[in-house]
Amino acid sequence: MFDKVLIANRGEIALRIHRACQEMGIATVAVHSTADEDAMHVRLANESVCIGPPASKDSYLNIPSIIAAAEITGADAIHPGYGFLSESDKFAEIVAEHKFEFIGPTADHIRLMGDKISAKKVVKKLGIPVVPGSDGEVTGIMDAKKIAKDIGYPVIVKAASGGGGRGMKVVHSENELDSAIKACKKEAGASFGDDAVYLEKYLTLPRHIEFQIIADKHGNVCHLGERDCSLQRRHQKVLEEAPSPALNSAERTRMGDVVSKAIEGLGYIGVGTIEFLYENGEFYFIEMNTRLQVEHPITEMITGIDLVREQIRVASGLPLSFSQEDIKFSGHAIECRINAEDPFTFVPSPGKIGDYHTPGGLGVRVDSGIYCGYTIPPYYDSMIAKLIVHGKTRNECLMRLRRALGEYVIDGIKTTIPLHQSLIRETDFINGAYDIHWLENYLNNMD
Ligand code: MV4
Repeated sequence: MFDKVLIANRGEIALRIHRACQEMGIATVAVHSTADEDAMHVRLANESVCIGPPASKDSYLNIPSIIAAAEITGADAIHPGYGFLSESDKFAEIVAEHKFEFIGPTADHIRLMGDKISAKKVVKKLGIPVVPGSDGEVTGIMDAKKIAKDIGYPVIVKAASGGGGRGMKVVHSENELDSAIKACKKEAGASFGDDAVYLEKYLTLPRHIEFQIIADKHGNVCHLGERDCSLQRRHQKVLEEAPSPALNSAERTRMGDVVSKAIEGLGYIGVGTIEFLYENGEFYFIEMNTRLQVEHPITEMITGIDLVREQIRVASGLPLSFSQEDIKFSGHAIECRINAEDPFTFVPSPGKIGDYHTPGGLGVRVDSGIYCGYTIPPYYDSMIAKLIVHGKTRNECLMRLRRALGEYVIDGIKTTIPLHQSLIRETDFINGAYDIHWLENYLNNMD
């Protein structure tokens, strides 16, 4: 096992990783920008190193500074968290070249999944159902027209190097296809330096359901069930729940087994998420994320498994501490992402926190690095806390969430707490009757 882990991230996830290390008897090194000197993870870490000025490109994305910090502190491993360098195959490669363990999959697996065309090809071969579409890159307009006609309109043009909602165009009829492909290629070339695009049938009212997997270096793979992440605005998730209200346990077991088998075939190591669109009882793979995700705590709450501890264990070469049969799904969990933003316009609201009081009690968890008197810097993502609630049933979870949101006091800045308070009182949400477009429609029709 590692003696010392460098945490190449900030905010709540840096603290989350620190806590897992602390419980495992592993010393931590925090790295931080000049804007994060007062951050909680910097205070709690055993050591800290300032790696640059506020702009992410000069600090949290500055590979030479992070490697230098690992060298001078004698860290054994580097945990990238989520965002920043977590899905950079180049970073994973450089970390390995410098003889540090990257707490994540290999650079090759990150690269494979980063290209959405190669990801789709490989998982399809391994038995995961994918959205019908072009088998690979779309090159000529004649080919594109034939494929689109075969699968039927509407279709969606996606950039191979896109993902997370960037570089996509929906096409409703053949006369729009040529210009959509051209525009998508141009945009992709400019944003990602890769203009390859592919075509898919556009699913109009799907849910976004993702499966959590973890694999060790001894060939063991487990799935930890699914999360429903359909409630999002402009590709930013707002609230997630596990299990999905749309699935029964037979469907979960069947899909979980399909996913585990594919991950085993891939030879993948570490934690990962397989994203699906789910419509009319069918699953369609869209992307795989090769990192720990923001919403991992809801999976932890329903399985009782510490995902970050297991992630560190498998990176160090230890086997998973459980098998698939040991995993018992228990109850229901919901995560509310709390952002320093106006709750209805989503305009960022950084600044100094006045009074601060977190909810507590049975089944309530708050993952956050903020505190009374802390100033939220304006340079980074606006998510400042995650409120995670667990209950024996979805209904108990909802009642507890209402109570916990009511207790939460964050003075001095605007937060998205009021949005969550209205959202969880909506009939459609209470009934679990929502798809990926529900929240945007709700927000557009509020006044
Ligand atoms: C789609 C789709 C409908 N049909 N693909 C958006 C993010 C990226 N991960 C894939 N996305 C979508 N792909 C097909 N074939 C609709 C979306 C989509 C979406 C997906 C998940 C969660 C929220 C979304 C919001 C808008 C569009």
